[in-house]
Parts: sequence; C-alpha cells; structure tokens
Amino acid sequence: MLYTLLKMKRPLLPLLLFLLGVSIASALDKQPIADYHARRAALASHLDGGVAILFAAQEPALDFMPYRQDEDFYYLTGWNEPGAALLIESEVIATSDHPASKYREILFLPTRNLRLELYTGVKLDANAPGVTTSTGIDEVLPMTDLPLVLNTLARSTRHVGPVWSQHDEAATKAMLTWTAATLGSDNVADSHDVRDLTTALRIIKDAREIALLTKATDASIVAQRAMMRAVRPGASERTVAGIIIENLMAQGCERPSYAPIVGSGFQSTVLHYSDNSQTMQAGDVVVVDAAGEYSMYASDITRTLPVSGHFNARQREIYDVVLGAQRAAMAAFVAGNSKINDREHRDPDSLDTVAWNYINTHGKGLHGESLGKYWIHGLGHSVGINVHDPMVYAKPIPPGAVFTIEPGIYIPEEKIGVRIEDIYRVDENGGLIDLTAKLAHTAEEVEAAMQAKD
Ligand SMILES: [Mn+2]
Repeated sequence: MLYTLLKMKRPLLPLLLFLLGVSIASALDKQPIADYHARRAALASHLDGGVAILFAAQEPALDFMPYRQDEDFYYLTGWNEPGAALLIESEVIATSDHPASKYREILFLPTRNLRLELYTGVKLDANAPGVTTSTGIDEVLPMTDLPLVLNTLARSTRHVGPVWSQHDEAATKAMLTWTAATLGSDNVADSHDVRDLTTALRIIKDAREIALLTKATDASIVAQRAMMRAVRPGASERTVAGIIIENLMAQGCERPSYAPIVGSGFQSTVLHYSDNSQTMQAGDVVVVDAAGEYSMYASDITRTLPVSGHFNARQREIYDVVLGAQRAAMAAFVAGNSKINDREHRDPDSLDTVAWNYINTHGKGLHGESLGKYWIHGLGHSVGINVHDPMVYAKPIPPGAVFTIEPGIYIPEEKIGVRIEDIYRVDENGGLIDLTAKLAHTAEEVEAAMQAKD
C-alpha cells in the first residue's frame, strides 16, 4: 500500500487519502467537527462585534523538532497542519454606524510546497476536494486571499471592530501593521489579545476533552507502574526515564507531556532536575514526575519511591506529611469557591493555604522548625492542551476544570525530596474526581507496587 502511494502522481494523493477517509496530517484522536465549531461560535460571542484572527504554528522545516500545533488554534479547529490562519467575524446587528454582518468563519490554508512535502509529508490546501468537509470549517480559502478578505471586510463596514489576535506572533504583528497601513490606523487601533478569551473557554473542559485527558492519564498510570517495577539500587535514572517513555508510546501517546524527571538522593530536592544521569543508590528516595500527552492533551503525575523498596522511618514521616497535605486540600475543595494557589496572600479559600497549614503543623525539620519553608512551589495548576493550561488563578475553580494537587517537601540537608501529584476533574455537580485513583498512592501501596509482577 505504501509503495503504491509513493509511486502515484503527487497531486492525486490528497484526493485518494480523502476518499479513503485517511487523515493526512496526523493520527490524533479528533473530536467531532461540531465540538470545534461550538468553540468558535462561543469565541465569536465575545468579540464585541470585532474579528478574531489566529495563526497556526509554522512548520519546523530544518530543526528536526516534531510539529506541535499552536494550542488555541488546535482548540478552535482541531487542525494540525502548519502555516494556516483562522478568521472569525462576529455577528453584528446593524446600527447607524455599521451595517449588519453575519457570523463568518474562514480557514486560510497555505499554498502547497511540493519540495518541502518530500521532507515533511503531504498537506491539504484550499483547492483539495471536499476541503470544507474535511476541515469542518464553513469557508476555506488560500492563505494568499487573507489580505483581500481583510480589505473587503474593512471597505464594506469602514471599521474592522476590535481585532483579537495572538499578540506575540510575528505573523500577527505583520498582519496588523499591513492592515493599519492599508486601511488607516484608526481602523485597527482596537487590538486585543485573543488569549484573554480563549483562556476563559479552555478552563472548562467538555466531555470529549475529559475523555482525552483520561486517556492521557491512564497511559501515564501504566508508565508509572512500569517505572515502579524498574526502580532499584544500581538502576540508572535515565533507564527508568526510558521505560516511562516506552510505555507512554505503547499506550498511544505521541510524546511525554514534559521531560521526565527522575531525581534520586539529593536530586530528589531539585524541582526540575531532568539530567536523569545518576545511578540510584540504596537508602535514597527518588522523585519521578512523568506523564504523557495523548492527542494533544497532557497528563501530569508525580510519585516518590524508596530506591531499595522500603521507606526508612524519616522518609516515611515526610511522605505521610505530604500525603496528608494533599488529602487536606482534597477534603477542603468546594467547586466555585476554592482557588488553587495564593501563597502570597494566604487566602483561606485557596487549597494551597490549606495544604500549607497542614505541612506547617505536621512534622519538623532537623532543628525543630516547621516544614513549610521546604515547600517552594505552588499547590497545583490547570491541565489540558498545555500541561500548565491557561487559568485565571485569582478566580475559583469551576465545574469542568481539570487540575493537579501536588504538595511537596524538599529537604536538601537530608537528601529527602517528596512530591505527590495527582490529577482531578470537577464534575457537573461540583464533585472532585481523582483521575489518578488507580495508581499506588500511599507509602504502603507504592512499596507493594514496586514488588508487583505486572
Ligand atoms: Mn504538575
């Protein structure tokens, strides 16, 4: 099959693949096109009569890094090819200043580069048969039409309205400069960061996003279990990291959500240690912060293990304080009221404050001091298309949110670092559902999982 395709004349390839129902771009699990359309419509309702223009990530042609789509672009389209643009016009009711305009959405696709396709694979362009069906977007035009469409839009209304875009994108800056020069700067003075709007949408996950996050988490649980069976004195941190990646890939993940952290001994106290270059020693603990990404949705899990298979009394004491802090935060959770982080203000509604108070009132350092000073990061974060998904941390956690609770204590002078990180979702009734519930959690469960045969 592959051989036949390679011999075929290239212009026929997209047609054939389309007829076969083959996704050219990727093997990602996509949501139904109606889901992405609903997100674009929701975005349009917040545009204040303006337009949103987003650019896809560019193709990494020569740096050998795998392609990953711009997150907002993916969230709004499910489109996983480079170099595209998305224009959304909000519906506008006619006034004395403006004629009425209807909701409109256009995907602009770049011209195919047949030479580059020899390196990075066949792409769709706006002339591909059935392109509105396969992209799920009402109108699909060549990228070269974008200036013309913007020009027509401004000429008909004499006012583009607020322009919502990705401010830090070079393509956005070029587009805004061009539009200002062409139309007169008054027409595009009102420029906003579209991420202010997409963040509000992305905080609340729909049912199929929850399903993808659950798949990412289930795959990560398999990888964590394999990791637990592999940790032993004399094993290298890097080998353990490799076992995690192997299992994530075997479970269908396209990549780890972040570089796996396997830090033993003193390195268990270094938060983002990812050299993973040591050989693990009996008597040490090892912090393993590792998880995978499934169809663009990330998971994020941390477990702490005794390298030799059993925690000593002091390690166990610290472990139980961290576990207690996590459980205290879980127990305090109230949907629509609790926030995740606010160490600075010690907000009583912050789960971070609850966990912080627990750690400060349980256990002691070597000199009798409270342990809170050994916890130097926030309690958690939103998880989604980004492992640190956008979130408005000053606001309470709503139903539909997915986030981590990950307290830790890191005592360099004792070479003991413990972090326990699990992922939770808030259901429609405000209940807290632990997506990581199947993974060994208490000290005894972790010790038992290290002896497990499968
Ligand atoms: Mn995390």
